[in-house]
Amino acid sequence: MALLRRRNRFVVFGGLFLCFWMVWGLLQMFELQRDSIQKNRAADFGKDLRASPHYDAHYEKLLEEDERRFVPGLGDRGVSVELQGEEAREASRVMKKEAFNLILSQKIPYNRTLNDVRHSDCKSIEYPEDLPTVSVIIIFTDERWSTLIRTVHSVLNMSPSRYLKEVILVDDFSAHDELKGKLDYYIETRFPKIVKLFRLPKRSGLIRARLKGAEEATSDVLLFLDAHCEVTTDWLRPLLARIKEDESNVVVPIIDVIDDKTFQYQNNGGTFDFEVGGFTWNGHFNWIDVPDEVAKARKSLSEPTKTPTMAGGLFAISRNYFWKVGSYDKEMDIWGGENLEMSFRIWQCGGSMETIPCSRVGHIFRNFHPYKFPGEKDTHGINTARFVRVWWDDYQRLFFQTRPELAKVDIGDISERLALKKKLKCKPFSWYLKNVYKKFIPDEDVIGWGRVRTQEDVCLDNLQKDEESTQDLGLFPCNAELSRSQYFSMSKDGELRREFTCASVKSTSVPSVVEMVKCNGSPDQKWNLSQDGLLVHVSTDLCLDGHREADNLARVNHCHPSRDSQIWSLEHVDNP
Ligand code: LR7
Ligand code: MN
Repeated sequence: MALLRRRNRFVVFGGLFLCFWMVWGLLQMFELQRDSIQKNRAADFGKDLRASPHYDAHYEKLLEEDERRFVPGLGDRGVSVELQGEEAREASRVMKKEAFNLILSQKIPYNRTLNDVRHSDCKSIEYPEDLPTVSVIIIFTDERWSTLIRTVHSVLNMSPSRYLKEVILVDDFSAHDELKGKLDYYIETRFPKIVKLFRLPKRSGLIRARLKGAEEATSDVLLFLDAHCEVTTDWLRPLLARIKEDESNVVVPIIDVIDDKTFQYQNNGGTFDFEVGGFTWNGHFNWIDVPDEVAKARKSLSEPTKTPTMAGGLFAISRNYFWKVGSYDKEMDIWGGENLEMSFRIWQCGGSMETIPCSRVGHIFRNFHPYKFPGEKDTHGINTARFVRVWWDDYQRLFFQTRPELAKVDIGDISERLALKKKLKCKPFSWYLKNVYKKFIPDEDVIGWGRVRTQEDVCLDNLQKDEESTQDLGLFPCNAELSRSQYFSMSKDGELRREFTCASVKSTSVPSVVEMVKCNGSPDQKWNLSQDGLLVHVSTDLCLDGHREADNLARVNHCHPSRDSQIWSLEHVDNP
């Protein structure tokens, strides 16, 4: 009994000792890491600012007012915060103007913590000590103080000082008062040396703002961020390591959503699967699944994964390579298109673009732009037309077919960009479509394309529905010209489809609506166009019927070759 007790005591003490020792060890490690990271914090932090030659009571008072709003610990670990009562009502009013929850943002401390959201495999990857240095470039126009400053704090807090040489802020001619003297003062007193602020003398747009940042940068790598981001554990090294391996790797972190209303850091619902960047034929960026063959070849979801395009706001690129490969098209104005331009250029001119899943950065996605567009021009459309004309060769037809208005607009001179393409001996777009992104080409290698018309002059029509989710296939009187909503293709695999979605029949009851679902090659997405014009759904043997009812939906029905509503013709038929 006594022996047992003594042994117990020994085990308890021994265990306790072991525990203490391990905890101490961990703390030491943590401290070390903290130490190397926190050196970035301004030397003046914690010191009496009044002794500083920069001290200014007016600005200190404003800064104190900001800090008085903070609720310590609020939003820590990226949890969702719901405001209550009158404050919640005010917040939703303000949100209509700011496009995010400014009231909540002002209550969340600049240094809030976030969870380590990486795939566990990331934690055992070893990176070289000797990584390139980096200039983080944050551009802004009329962004809000709290989100901008939180972005800066986050970068400084989470980046090892041996790699982070400078944070470059470029103000694209903001009008907000809080971004004027107060911002200069804050930087001067809190982050002297490491944070540098440049101001553009007139509104120049995000493309030229980034160019300014790149010109001022002095490090090996340029890393661009939007002004409403927060970075997470060890975000920097995976990006730098990949550029060190090959300077023509342009790398993008996983971009997580920081909820615009609750500031929750949404780590993709806890799944580690991620999407990469694609594009639509009408010139927009979109998210697409990693192609099957790429996904299958991956050993872990932590591996760098090639991406056909990037969203544009968050990426790292060797400074040398940035200039070598043509920086940006400086004629692009304000917002939009530069991300796809750079993506095609990088790939076609010999570089590559990857998503680096071990690097994760949060971004506040806003539903509208809280800043002005001078002249209210469609800068996205014009910028897109510029790069389409430069990089898409013959495929620009697919863009202009559905954006005819942009074929007539003055998009400025593109000769410099064409000369660049020649100088760098860039590959044609057909190469990109074969080797980088095997995207469906609606009018190439298909049975037919264009308007799909019945004998009653009714056409298949997507009724301008959002195609991100499953929708019923529609019908409408055929338009005089081919428009985007009536553009369908019949692929050689028997798909009756649009760019991403395929006609499919789920139910065998008759008549049954036809759904447009993401193309997946399954048997319920196969159709056969018979000699006499019947569109037969192969797995059910039912026929597509264009008889228009009040709901404007297409249906399948028993086949009646004598019904005009079941006899279809394709506008363009490719001869085999
Ligand atoms: O005239 C301007 N001058 C600027 O300095 C217009 C904008 N800006 C600044 C702005 O303050 C912000 O910091 O540029 C940055 C980007 O503007 P946002 O945040 O309004 O753009 P966005 O997040 O809606 O749009 C995405 O696409 C843009 C296309 O031009 C840019 O490439 C953005 O950087 C890009 N953002 C991202 O990729 C984040 C992930 C979003 C997705 C998908
Ligand atoms: Mn943004």
